[in-house]
Order: sequence, then C-alpha cells, then structure tokens
Amino acid sequence: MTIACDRVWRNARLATLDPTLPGLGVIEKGLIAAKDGRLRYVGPDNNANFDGPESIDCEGRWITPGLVDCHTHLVYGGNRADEFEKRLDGVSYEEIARSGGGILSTMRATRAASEAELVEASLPRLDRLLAEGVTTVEIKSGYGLSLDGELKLLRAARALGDCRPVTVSTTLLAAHAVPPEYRANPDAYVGLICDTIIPAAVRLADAVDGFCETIAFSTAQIERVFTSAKAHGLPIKLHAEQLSNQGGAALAARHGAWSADHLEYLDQEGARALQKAGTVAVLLPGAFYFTRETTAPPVALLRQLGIPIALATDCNPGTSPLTSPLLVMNMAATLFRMTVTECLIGFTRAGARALGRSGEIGSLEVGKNCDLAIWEIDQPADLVYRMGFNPLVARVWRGQ
Ligand code: DI6
Ligand code: FE
Repeated sequence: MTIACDRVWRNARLATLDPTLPGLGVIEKGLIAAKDGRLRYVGPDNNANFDGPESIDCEGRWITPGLVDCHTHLVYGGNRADEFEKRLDGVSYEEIARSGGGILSTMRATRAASEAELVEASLPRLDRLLAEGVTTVEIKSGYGLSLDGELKLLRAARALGDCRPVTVSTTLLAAHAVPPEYRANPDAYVGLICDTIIPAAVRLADAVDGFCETIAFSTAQIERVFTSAKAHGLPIKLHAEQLSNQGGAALAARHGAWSADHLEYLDQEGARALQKAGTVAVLLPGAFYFTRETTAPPVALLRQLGIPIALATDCNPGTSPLTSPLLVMNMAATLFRMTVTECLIGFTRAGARALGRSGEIGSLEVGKNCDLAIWEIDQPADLVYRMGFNPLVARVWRGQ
C-alpha cells in the first residue's frame, strides 16, 4: 500500500487520545503522516510506503495532540499587581470588585488601549502558551463592556491568530461585569448586549459566554443573553458556580451550552443537568489556587457521571495570571486529585469539545488537523508531575 502525504514523523511514541482506545490511546513505535495539514495516517510504524514525504525521525520521543487551552481572557490592557498586594493584605476578590476595582480596573486600561496595543500586549502571553505546546486557544472579550470595546477585543483576538501559527476561537463575554455607565440599571446593559452587541459580533465571535454570579449577572439576566445568542446562531458557554451556587450550570445545560466553567460550587442537580445535556465541565485550577479558594469542584461526582472534564489556564489579570498549561495540569492533579490521563484528556479532546471542535482537533485521528506537540519525556506522567519544567521539543500546527 502506498499512502500519499507531505510529511511523516517516524519512530515516535504516540499518546493519541483517541477515544476509541483505552487510557491515553498509546501506540509504541508509532508513525504519523500528514497531507494538506491533516492527519493521513496514525498508527504503528508498519511497512507502508509513504509517497514522497519529508521524513522526521523522532528518536522515540512522545507525541501528543497539540494542547487546547479552551478558556482564556488573554487579551487585556494593564495589569493588577497592585490588587494582588491588596489581597495579600486580606482584602477579598469580591470586596475589590464591589469597590470598582477588579474587572473594572482592567476595563479602564483595556478601553484606553488601541487594538494594535492590545495585540502587542497580548502576544508575549500567547507565546508562553505556544511554548508549552498549545495549538488552539480560546480568547474571550469581556474587558471592553461596550459595543466598541467588545468588538475591539474580538478583533484583537482574531488578529493574534494571524500573527502566530495557532487556531484562535473567539468568545464574546460582554456579560462579564456591569460597566459604570449602567451601574444604576444593569438590566439596560443586558438589553444592550442582547439587542446591539451580540448582533454586531456575529461574524467576530465563535460563541457567547457570561459570568453568572452575585457580583456579576443573575440567571434571569444570563437567560436573556443566551436567548439572544441562540437567535443569532451563536453557541454558548458559562462561568458558573465559581464563588457561589447560582444554578448557572443547570441554566447552561438547559440551553445546550458547550461548557460550564469553574464549578467549585456545583451541586448534584447541576451536575446531573450537565450530564444530560452533554455539556463539558471546564475546571480552572489556576483561579482556584490564586484566589485561595477552599471549596474544590466535585471531581468525583463529575467522574462518576461520566461528564467530560476539560482543563484550561483561565489566563486573566485578576484571578489566574497564568500562561502554563503544564502547571495547570500539575495543579489539577495535586489540588483536585485528577489522574494523569484525566489531565491530558482535559487539555486535548475534552478542551476541543468545550469549543465545539471535536471533529477537527483534540486527538490524533485520521482526518483531524495535524496539530502536534512533541516532548522529550520518558512517560506522559512527566508532563503532569514536574513543576516549572517544559520538555517541549517541537510544535506542529496544521502539518507545519
Ligand atoms: N471569573 C474569573 O475568574 C475571571 N472572570 C470571571 O468571570 C476573573 C477576571 C478578572 O478578575 O479580571
Ligand atoms: Fe474565566
């Protein structure tokens, strides 16, 4: 048999994350062939002929799917080191938010920056993710909190995808906080989101998200946002049960959300709703760690119900100033007791599903994009076990 392809990676150990195989879907002595940016062959290094390819000897290194960071707020202006110091003095995240700091302080810095300045400020953060094998990143808006501000963020996020070899999924998060102009009438801001911002963002956003919390938006307000998103053909996600239980996960599930994210305060009822809807649970150990949260998400329950669990950096200036997917995996294992297999699934195929991209990325299967991370490690557990250690040797995006 002769297989036509552009490039071949030989002599590799593959963690395919193929869901039809057990565990990590390991293939020892594996071979990957790519054609036109897609996987053309994934399997044992057999004696098939590969037609005219560039051939790379991986010398026994491990190959995983390129990592998927399915929840970030990567594009923003300014930073919040001052607020971090206040929190060290004992002021809580909620207190800071209520006194006009927090998200609103980043909003001010972000509004003051041009699109080009936002791209420039965000590129170093994106580059840190790519340096650890990320090939797909989701980027939310949510620091503009006005029509122009939110569109500027979405355009900056898209522009980042043109600057680097990476797939960018954009998410409109206008419902992140109530901007000062609407402080006296938050429902009018929800009206602006539903009637003006969502319709204007249809071609710039791949999904719509919201922050369902006492310091942000109620379930009734989020329901209006979801209804508008769906009327405009946009899929939805939700920041739910991060600081308290508001029933956000059940609401998201009822609307067929791709994911419900954070979930520290998720209860039985919310978890069952996620299970029924096939909604992915996205856990964000960076925010849990950085805010010194003590209630962990109910991982055992999620596991028991077979709910797919994704992991992400939540890269943002307030609660997770973090650009290391490898450190997130370590935190998920140490803080949430997730297994190595669960951690790797979390940053690959479950992350892909949280972005509605299961058909194109997240595992090494024929037909999917040839997005690879090649690692100098002895076993996959090394990716989760070591801290502050980056064994990436190469990153391949769409076959290149
Ligand atoms: N939850 C979070 O942890 C981030 N947004 C959200 O809805 C925090 C964003 C920030 O503080 O800037
Ligand atoms: Fe977030």
